[in-house]
Amino acid sequence: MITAYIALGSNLGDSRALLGSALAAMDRLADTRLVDVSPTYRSTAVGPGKQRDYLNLVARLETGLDAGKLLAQLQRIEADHGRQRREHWGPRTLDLDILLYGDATISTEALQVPHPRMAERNFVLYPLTDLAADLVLPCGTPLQRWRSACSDAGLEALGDTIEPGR
Ligand code: ROI
Repeated sequence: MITAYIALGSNLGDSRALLGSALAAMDRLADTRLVDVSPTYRSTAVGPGKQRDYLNLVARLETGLDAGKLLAQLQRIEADHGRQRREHWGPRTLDLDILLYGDATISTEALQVPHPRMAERNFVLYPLTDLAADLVLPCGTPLQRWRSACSDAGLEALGDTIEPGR
């Protein structure tokens, strides 16, 4: 089994319910178990125009799926939750990104792991550090170093954890 970290975000619809439902859907994937869920953060949207704040969190999975299959399943869960790929960086009901897949470095057209923009995204680094404070990235950098270099501007810890819902 491989430990994978998934970033979840939503700024359209009932974000709390969508995120809870997505957590449950990931736990139901074949050969996959939801092991841990970070605290919830509210974050200012990165993207064009005026958008609602996001809710963001990170989940830890144990999975026997290979990275390509995991990606395909996460895209199916996004689609099941009303995600439509329209405007670049526009608002979204549900966004699921593979941040880390074990120690793997993956660079294909479909998938880049570690996620190429995670070092600059506080809404990823803060919840990931909550789950895995001692994590070392595949490049050898301790996660804490990225997190210390990343401002928390626009980020608020809400102090709760969303439970997997239906
Ligand atoms: N902005 C925030 N704050 N949180 C996200 O999860 C998020 N996801 C995205 C883009 C559009 C880059 N902006 C985001 O995909």
